[in-house]
Amino acid sequence: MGCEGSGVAPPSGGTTLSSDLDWAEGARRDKVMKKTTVLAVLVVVLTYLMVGATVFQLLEQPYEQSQWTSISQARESFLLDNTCVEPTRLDQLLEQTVVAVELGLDPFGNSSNVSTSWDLGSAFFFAGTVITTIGFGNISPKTEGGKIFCIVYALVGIPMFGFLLAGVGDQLGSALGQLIGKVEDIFLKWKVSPTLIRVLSTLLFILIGCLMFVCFPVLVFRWMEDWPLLDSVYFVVVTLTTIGFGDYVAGGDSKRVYRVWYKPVVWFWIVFGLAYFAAILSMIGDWLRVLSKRTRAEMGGLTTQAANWTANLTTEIKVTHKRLSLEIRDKAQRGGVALTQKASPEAQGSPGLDPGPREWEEAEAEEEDSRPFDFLGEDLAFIDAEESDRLSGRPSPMPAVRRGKRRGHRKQPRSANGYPGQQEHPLQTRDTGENI
Ligand code: Q6F
Repeated sequence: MGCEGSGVAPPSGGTTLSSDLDWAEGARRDKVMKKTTVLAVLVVVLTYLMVGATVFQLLEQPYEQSQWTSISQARESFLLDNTCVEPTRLDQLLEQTVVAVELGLDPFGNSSNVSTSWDLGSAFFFAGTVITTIGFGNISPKTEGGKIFCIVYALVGIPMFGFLLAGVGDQLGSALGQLIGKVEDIFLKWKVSPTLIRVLSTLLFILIGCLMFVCFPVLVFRWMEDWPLLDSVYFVVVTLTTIGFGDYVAGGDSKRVYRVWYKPVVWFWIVFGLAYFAAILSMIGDWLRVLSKRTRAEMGGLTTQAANWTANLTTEIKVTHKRLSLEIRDKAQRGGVALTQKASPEAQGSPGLDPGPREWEEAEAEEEDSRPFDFLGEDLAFIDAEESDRLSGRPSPMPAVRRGKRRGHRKQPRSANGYPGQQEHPLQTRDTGENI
C-alpha cells in the first residue's frame, strides 16, 4: 500500500544500541496516522458517502416528488374552489406561513394564544442542545446578540459538558462493570472459556445498555408523544448519536400538555444515554480499526512477493549505505570535526532519501506486534477501557467516555479488565503482552 515502502531505506547506526531510542520514537509515532492510511480511509469514507447518497436518494426522492404533486394539486383545487382568491394573494399568505414556521412560530396561533419558543423551559432546552452538540435546530437564535452569545456559550459549554459526560461515563462503566463482573464470576465457576466470557460480557453490556437507554425510552416516547415505534427509535438514535435533526423533539409539541416529570426525566436520559452511546460508538470504531488492520494484513499478504523482491534490493543498499555513513562518521570524529546533525545522516535524514522509508518501516514493525493473537482482544477492546483508550488515540467527534485517562502503551502489559471499580479478575491473565 503506497509507495513509501519502495524507497531506499536509511542507514540506521547501531541497531541494538539505539533500539531503546527507536522504541520511544515508535511510541510517539504510532499516535500519528500515516498519510497512506489517511488516504485509504478518505477513499473508504467517500465511497461510504456515495453509497449513502444513492440509497437516500432512491428512498426519499420518489416520496418527495409525490408530496410536491399533492401540495400543488391542493393549491390548484383551492384556487378552483375559491375563484375570488387571486393566486398571487394566496402565494403571499403561503410565503408568510413559511416564514412563521421557519421562525418557530405556530402559524395557526391566534392573537389570544401566542405561544413562545423562548419560555424558560424552552430556553433551557435550547442551551442543552447547544452544549450537548445535539443541535436540534427547532429553535435557534435569530437576533445578532443571540447568535454572538451562542458562539461564546458553545465554546465554553461543550467542553464543560464533555467533562460531565466523561464522569458520568466512568460511573456508568463501573456500575455496569460490577454487574457484568458478577455474571463473569458465575461463568468462571462454570469453567466457561475466558474468550467466550468476554464475548458474553460484551453482549450483556450491549443488551443491558440497549434496554436501559433505547428500548425503555422508546416505549416512553411512544406513550408520551404518540410517535410510531419506528419514529421513536429513530428519535432515540438521532438524539444520542448527537445527529439531532430536530424533526422529532421530545417535549417539543406545543399542542401537548406534558407531565411535570417528563422533561426532567428526558434530561437525565440525555446525559446517561449520551455517555452510553459514546461508549458504543467508540466500540464500533475499535472494531472498524481492527477490521482495517486485518484488511491491511491481508493486502500485505498479497503484496508480499513484490515486497520480498524489493526488500532484497533495499537491504543490499541499506548495508552499503550504513557502512559508508559509519565510515564518514568515523573519519569526521578522527579528524576532530564536531559531528553536527548535518554531518550525520542518521540524526537528520538526508532529504529525499531517509525520513519516509524509515517511518514506514517502523510503522510496519509497530503494527506487527499486535498480530495475530490480539485480534480478539482488540475486537472486544471496549471491555478494557485502557485498551480502548490506547486504541483511540484519535480525535473523536464526541467526548469519549473515558477520555483523559492515562493511556496504556502497546508494549506494556495490559489490564484486561477496564471496568473501573472492578477488582482484579482471573481473566486478567488473558493477554499480558507476552505474545508481543
Ligand atoms: C423541551 C425539552 C423540548 C422542547 C423549544 C433534549 C434537553 C427534553 C421545548 C430535552 C422543552 C421545551 C431534550 C432536554 C435536550 N425536551 N419547546 O426540555 O418549543 O420545542 S420548543 Cl429532547 Cl438536549
